[in-house]
Amino acid sequence: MPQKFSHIVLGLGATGMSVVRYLCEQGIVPLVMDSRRNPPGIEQLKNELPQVALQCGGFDCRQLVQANQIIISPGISVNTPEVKAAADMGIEVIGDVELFARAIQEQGAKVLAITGSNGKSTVTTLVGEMAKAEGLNVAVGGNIGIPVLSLLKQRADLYVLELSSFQLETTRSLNCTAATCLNVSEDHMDRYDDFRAYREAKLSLYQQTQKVIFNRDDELTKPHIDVATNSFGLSKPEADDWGVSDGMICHGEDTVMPLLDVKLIGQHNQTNIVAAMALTAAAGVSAKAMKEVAMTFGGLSHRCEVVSVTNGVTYVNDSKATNVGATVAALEGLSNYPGNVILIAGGDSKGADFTCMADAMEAVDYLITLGRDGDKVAALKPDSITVNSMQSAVKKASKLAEDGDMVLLSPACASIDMYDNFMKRGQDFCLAVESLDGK
Ligand code: UMA
Ligand code: ADP
Repeated sequence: MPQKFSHIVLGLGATGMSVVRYLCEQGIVPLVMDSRRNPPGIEQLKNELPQVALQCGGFDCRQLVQANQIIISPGISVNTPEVKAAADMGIEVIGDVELFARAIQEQGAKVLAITGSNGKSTVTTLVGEMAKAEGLNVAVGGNIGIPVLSLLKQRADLYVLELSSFQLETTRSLNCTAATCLNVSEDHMDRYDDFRAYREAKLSLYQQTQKVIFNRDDELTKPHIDVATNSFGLSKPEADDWGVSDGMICHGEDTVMPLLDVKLIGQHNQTNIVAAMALTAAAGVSAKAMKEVAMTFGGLSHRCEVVSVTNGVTYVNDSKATNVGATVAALEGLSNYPGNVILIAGGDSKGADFTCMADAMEAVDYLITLGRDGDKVAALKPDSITVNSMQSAVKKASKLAEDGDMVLLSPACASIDMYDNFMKRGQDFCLAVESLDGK
């Protein structure tokens, strides 16, 4: 008979490690399982917490059904047969964010939470910066890359959390001061039965907040439950809502700042700014602090980032465009671009349907595709060019481009078919662009 463990942690990535550390701090020694033979945290776990047992290469059902609680990482589906079997037997299956939610109930801190298909990291960062500018003791984490449990030791007064649909599936006890779903467009269709299920996972955040901040320009973000709301959008706002009127960002009847003073570029980023303002207002941040950040924050790397102007050609790294909605946002911003636009796209489609990108493709003069599902993107444009590396894509693009043109890497796909993550893909693009110098 195997040894019985009350707590089992599934996954030994960043989340799994943070959960193991947290449980050990509470005096609980869990068992860790990972379906991979060589999960990334092996050495770290051995060195840091040698008392914790690890099973690799699969999930042992006999152990799972004897546990009191299973803490599952977001990269593992709750529908994995072994996990489902344990859940069906009444064993609690939760995520790291649920553990976090339970832990901060005693701290009395405020939480602002951000989900949505695109713009989460940008808005999460903006909200964190605005809160800092106000002088608040703030901690920022979640899907943005810092596991939420690792924030606890900061004992912040305000936690700003970016939450993915995967994390929300295993979270039910957050009590946010305000929370938003920025937008909903197709993503992660390889993990959901259909679009409705994906949207439901996102909107479950609305059941865990005192106030919902929804996007009035995106019907799909509107709550269907009875809850206090404010909205944001790019139209004239009413009452306590946020929006834009006569070129000014407004809060209800009050003007906050001219839109032209916002440093971020692109219409989608204007939406992100008003969303961040609406969220931070709910946590008591002043218009002065919001304005200060809006005027100085230039954006995160790998999101529509101009990385070089080489031989008169502007090279833009939008590697974080890992779904169709993000690439459409980038292309819509370029519909009046005076030069030619050369788009580099493709990668792991995650089961996406690319046909809804067809209209936005009007802005593209040449299409270069790469990666596992590059051919699916290529089908959107006759005469598209297929390559098998980023180096060749950039080289090809540079040959097609003339003075005043733009080369845009905005893949509409995840990177994991060719790279460890979207950052590595963006760096590879930048290296390829650098090597063009003096061509
Ligand atoms: N995996 C296995 N077997 C296992 C455990 C994991 O094959 O037993 C695989 C997963 O399928 C995935 C990879 O390992 O491909 C990493 O999974 P994980 O759950 O261990 O991931 P973490 O390292 O803990 O990182 C997670 C988030 N990753 C995912 O949701 C896939 C990170 O978001 C997040 O920053 C981190 O927790 C801290 O909260 C990344 C992400 O890609 C950036 N998120 C998706 C997105 O933004 O689209 C949702
Ligand atoms: P997320 O964390 O949701 O992936 P990011 O802020 O990292 O969001 O941006 C990811 C991609 O989405 C980038 O390509 C970016 O240009 C694009 N994007 C950012 N904000 C929006 C928005 N509000 N609507 C559509 N696309 C957006």
